[in-house]
Amino acid sequence: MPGRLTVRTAYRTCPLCEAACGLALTVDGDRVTAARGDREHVFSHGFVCPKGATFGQLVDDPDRLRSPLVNGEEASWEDAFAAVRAGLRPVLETYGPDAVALYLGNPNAHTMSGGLYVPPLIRTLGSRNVYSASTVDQMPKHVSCGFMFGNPNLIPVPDLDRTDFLLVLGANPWESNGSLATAADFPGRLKAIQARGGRFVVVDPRRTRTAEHADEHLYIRPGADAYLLFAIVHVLFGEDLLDVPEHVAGVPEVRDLAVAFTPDAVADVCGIPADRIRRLARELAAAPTAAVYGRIGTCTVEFGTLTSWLVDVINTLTGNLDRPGGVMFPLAAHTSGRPGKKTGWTTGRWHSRVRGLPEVKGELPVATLADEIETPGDGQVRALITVAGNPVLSTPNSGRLDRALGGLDFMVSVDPYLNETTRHADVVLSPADATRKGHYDFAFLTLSVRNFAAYSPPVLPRDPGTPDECDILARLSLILAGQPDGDPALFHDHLLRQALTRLPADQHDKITGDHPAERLLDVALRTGAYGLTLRQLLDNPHGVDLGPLQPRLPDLLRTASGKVELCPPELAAETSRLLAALDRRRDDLVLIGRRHLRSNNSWMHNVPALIKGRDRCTLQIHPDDAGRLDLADGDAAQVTSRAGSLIAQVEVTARVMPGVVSLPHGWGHDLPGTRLSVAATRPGVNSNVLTDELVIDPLSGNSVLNGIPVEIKPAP
Ligand SMILES: Nc1nc2c(c(=O)[nH]1)N[C@H]1C(S)=C(S)[C@@H](COP(=O)(O)OP(=O)(O)OC[C@H]3O[C@@H](n4cnc5c(=O)[nH]c(N)nc54)[C@H](O)[C@@H]3O)O[C@H]1N2
Ligand SMILES: Nc1nc2c(c(=O)[nH]1)N[C@H]1C(S)=C(S)[C@@H](COP(=O)(O)OP(=O)(O)OC[C@H]3O[C@@H](n4cnc5c(=O)[nH]c(N)nc54)[C@H](O)[C@@H]3O)O[C@H]1N2
Ligand code: SF4
Ligand SMILES: [Mo]
Repeated sequence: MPGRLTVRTAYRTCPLCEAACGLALTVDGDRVTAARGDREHVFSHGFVCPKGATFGQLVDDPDRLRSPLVNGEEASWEDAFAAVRAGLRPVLETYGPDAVALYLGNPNAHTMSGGLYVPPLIRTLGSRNVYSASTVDQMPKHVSCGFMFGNPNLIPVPDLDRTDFLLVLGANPWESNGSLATAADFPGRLKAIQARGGRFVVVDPRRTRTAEHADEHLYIRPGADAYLLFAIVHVLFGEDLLDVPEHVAGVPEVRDLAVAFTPDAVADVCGIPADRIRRLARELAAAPTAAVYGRIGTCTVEFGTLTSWLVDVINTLTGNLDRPGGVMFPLAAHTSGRPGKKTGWTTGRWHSRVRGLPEVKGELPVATLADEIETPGDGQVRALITVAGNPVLSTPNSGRLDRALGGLDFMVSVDPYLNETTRHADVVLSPADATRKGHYDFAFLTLSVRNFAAYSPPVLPRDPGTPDECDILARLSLILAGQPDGDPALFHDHLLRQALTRLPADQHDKITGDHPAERLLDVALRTGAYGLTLRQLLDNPHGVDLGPLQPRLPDLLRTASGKVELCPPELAAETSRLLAALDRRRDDLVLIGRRHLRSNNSWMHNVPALIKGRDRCTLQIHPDDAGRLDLADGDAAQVTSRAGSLIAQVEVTARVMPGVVSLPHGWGHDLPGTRLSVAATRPGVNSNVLTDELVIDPLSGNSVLNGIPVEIKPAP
């Protein structure tokens, strides 16, 4: 009975969302036949969601590419890399590095290659045209934290397990499982707040599942959170509800800025009564501990950076910054935690060629990628590398970007699917599946609501003839560096030697690991705050608990003053713009997005278990608006914005507030030339045909994906 003897359990961190749950995988021979929550996991304690449970089906998906493609045909790895060389080198040699753009998608935050091999890829390319999913996501939070704390990666997270009062704006963790706050079983942690006598309040234009479970749900007009938060700040000052900690500069300046934002002045724009705003301020101040937590709905809006900043202004003014139960700074095992230079932080080290948009964290806004491809002249983008991204479905005015990609001289994608974006690629380099690569969460362990560390080695042996994603990125880097025939092993060694400069020489021969990524991780752990080793993580397959978050101020601040800068000049200037916009005419109908537990952005609709059931890509509309527009449930509606137009199926529901319609993103799987046979049976429509690439949050360059003015009528 050889088959039965090979059945075993392997433990592995789920790479599908930020929650970082531990999975217990049933492995039968070379297949994962089941995925359950790992009950002994130190952080997730057995929690799993429907996406994590499909881990094996995702790996087995017949449409997942098992070999590279050159011009749509399966090819050998050598031929594929030769084609990349033939496509990229002439562009680089004729036009220079800026002619080659790089787009980095979300799963780079979920792979070790993304953490370890993408930064050197960016450096080797040396192009100003680096883009990522960050500018359709969380860039505003990086910018506000960069200005306040001196480092855009110092993002405080709500101390969910100890807080007494949580105010959630623009997040739906019941379905998303959280973001910029790694918290396996986020719903369970919210229920625990209530169980210990605390409360949580949700501010959202839609009655989400999170809102349903909340102690209170306040509907807000899309894009109005900055007004609401400023009015709360106004009340905190006006009623002397402050509890400002040490090491904070700029408090009087913030008071002056808040003067104009009285609850009465903003109540209409927000759609929230002035009295309720006042009470919210008092509740935040009176709670023994409180945390304000904002996510997508506070970032992907016109005043995204301002809103993200105000979240932490309130956390600071109420004494909740850096204290248990408030918002705190995690300390990950691969980071040293030692104080760095107090140099401050800035944006705009260069600007985009066509629209003059400032660089932020080494990137330009993806909302301007199409401009850079389409507009002739010096520095025009002629070639594109995408790694783990599907911008044709995930970025604004994607109809335009889709057309622009068709005009490139050359495109190469590192991606396991032939999808709406990669169908434009001359070469698709398909990485090994998740069973054949190790996993450590470089990104999300720095955002975890409790400090812990976990490493999962590959579940199945690598295929020696197939490069894994680290090798693929190493080979790409070598091609970009003009050494197309270079051995990737030399590149791996080069990275290791660089990393080892941080470790005392007498420890160099202690480094272990079967793979270059493992050795780099071992170095990072050994130089890290807890002095852990790879061996220790391998010996603890359910993770190592490193305890609740600890106060870390003022040591970790990197501002020039060494203080929390509560009133950065950039945000003070932005406040004038917010005030001026108070009198702006409000649009009758605006579009917002929506996430569903069984989706993951654009790329998991090819898993049958995740798309079964009724259609999810519907246009939700309030009964009052539906009546006015002569639309009934199930009707087809024509939705038109400045950027584009589409026909969506109507779902009449009082879950959205009047004047607001909601359509999820990541759908629209009916484009020709893809290989997504399951997704194509329930294609849905691409909401980003409607979002406008010309409207951005100016400080971060982040796209505005919520609050899009639309016109709606029955489809002809
Ligand atoms: N309207 C609207 N648009 C949005 C949003 C919204 O709320 N509303 N949300 C935005 C957000 S938050 C995000 S993060 C972006 C996401 O934007 P993107 O990152 O551009 O899109 P994804 O759908 O995440 O596509 C991920 C791609 O990575 C591939 N992939 C999966 N696993 C791997 C892997 O291990 N290695 C490699 N190399 N590739 C892999 C998939 O096949 C897919 O092509 O979308 C944004 N777009
Ligand atoms: N199931 C599932 N989980 C996911 C993903 C997924 O696609 N599906 N994507 C992952 C990714 S990449 C990310 S970044 C996270 C995102 O995690 P979340 O931010 O929790 O995700 P959303 O569900 O988009 O929540 C945004 C909420 O903001 C509301 N909103 C829209 N506009 C406004 C506004 O102006 N003000 C306020 N207050 N609210 C507004 C929306 O109605 C929505 O409920 O989720 C991650 N997890
Ligand atoms: S919540 Fe996220 S990490 Fe946990 S099982 Fe689901 S997809 Fe995976
Ligand atoms: Mo995201």
